[in-house]
Amino acid sequence: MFNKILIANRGEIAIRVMRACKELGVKSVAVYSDADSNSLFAKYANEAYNIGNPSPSQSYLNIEKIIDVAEKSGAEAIHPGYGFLAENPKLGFECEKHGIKLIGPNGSIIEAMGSKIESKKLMQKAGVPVVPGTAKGVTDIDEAVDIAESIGYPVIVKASAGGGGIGMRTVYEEDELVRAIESTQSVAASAFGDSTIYIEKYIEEPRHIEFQILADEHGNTIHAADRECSIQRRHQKLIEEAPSPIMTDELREEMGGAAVRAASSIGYTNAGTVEFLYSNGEYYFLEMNTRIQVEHPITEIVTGIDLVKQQLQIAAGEELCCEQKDITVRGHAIECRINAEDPMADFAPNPGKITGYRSPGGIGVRVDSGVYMNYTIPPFYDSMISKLIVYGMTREECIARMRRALNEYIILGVKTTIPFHKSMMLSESFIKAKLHTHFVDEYHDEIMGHMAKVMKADEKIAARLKSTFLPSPKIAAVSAAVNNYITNLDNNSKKQ
Ligand code: MV4
Repeated sequence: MFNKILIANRGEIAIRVMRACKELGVKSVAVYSDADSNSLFAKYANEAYNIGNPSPSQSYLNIEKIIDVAEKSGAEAIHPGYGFLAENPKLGFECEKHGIKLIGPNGSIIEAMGSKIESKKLMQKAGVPVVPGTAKGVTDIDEAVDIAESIGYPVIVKASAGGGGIGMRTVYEEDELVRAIESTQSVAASAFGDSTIYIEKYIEEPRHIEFQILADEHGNTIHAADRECSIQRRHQKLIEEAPSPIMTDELREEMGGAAVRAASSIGYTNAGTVEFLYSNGEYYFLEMNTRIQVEHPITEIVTGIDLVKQQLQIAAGEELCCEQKDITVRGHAIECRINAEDPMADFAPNPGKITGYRSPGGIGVRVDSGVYMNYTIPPFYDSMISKLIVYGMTREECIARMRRALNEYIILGVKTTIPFHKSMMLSESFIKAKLHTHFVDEYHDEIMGHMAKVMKADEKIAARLKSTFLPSPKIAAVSAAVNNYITNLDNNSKKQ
């Protein structure tokens, strides 16, 4: 195992990685921008180095500075977390040059999976089902018309360098095709510096189901089951669950087998995710993510595997913890992403000072976060402040527990997505697991209806709690718990 590693990230994921380090006896090195000198992750690390300006391009995306700190501090490996440099092949190549181990697959695999055309080609070759359409760049308009015709409308025009929803347009009839191609090309050229596009069948209202992959450097590749991530808005996931409510042992074996083929056929190593679109019993490879993902904890909970620890052990040359036959799925887990956003104002970011904070606890509750009481969320980075992850023996128990945990969660001073999640946990369609990637739009009115009521109740609680957070943080923590408990009792007795 390594003696010391550098974490090239911030916030909750930096802490998540450092926690694995601590359990493995590995020293951790943090890098932090000027905006993060008061952040928890910078204090949690064994060593922390300032890398300058809050602007990501000058700090968290600055490969040269990060490699420099790794060398200065004597870190043998770099963990990139998610976002920032996590899927940047350049970091992989630079690490190789400097004799530093990147905790992830090698640079050329990251590069290949970054190209959607290239990855689709490779998956097709490995016998993984892909969406009907071309696995080649299209430039000629007449050819595009022919391709779309043969696929059958609706089709979707995608940028090869795209991902995460940027650079794609759905087309319902031939008249719209030329304009969609031109606009996708120009978006792709300016966003990615690569205007290559391709065309495939548009799958309407699919589910997003993904498989967690683990692969060591001795040729062993396994999947650690599935996650359903259909609850998203503008390509930002909001709620994830494991397993997918539609998953059966047979389907898991089949899709998981395809995911393992996807990874092993390209010599993939470390943790990764194979994303599928699922619709009407059919599933199609969508993308492969070459990083640890935000939602990895739900998989950890239902499989019992510490995925980040596995990442470190794989990178250090150790063999996988388990064989495929050892992996079982126990119970159900749900993650709600708690963002500093106003769900009533189209999820507008709402950074600022947290003036009151108490996280939930008790059986089956895990909170991964990088914030604390009186912390000021800087405006420069993404707005996720915490992940609330809950376990239950069944999906039903899991939802009830999430509702309970959300009610215990107190964050004052900034608006958060907690009311949205409370509303979702009340949604009949969510409870019935009628999930698809357009769920939040389709049930917008129902969710907003719940949210108005939820916000009203929350306002009353907040008004009562505000004063308790002022005098002493110690007293505040206790009285917040008591206040919240009493308020919930009040609400419950009113209902009966
Ligand atoms: C699709 C699709 C339907 N049909 N491709 C969105 C993110 C990008 N990486 C791929 N995406 C989609 N590709 C075909 N052929 C629908 C989506 C899509 C989506 C996929 C996963 C999760 C959320 C989504 C939300 C809207 C659209």
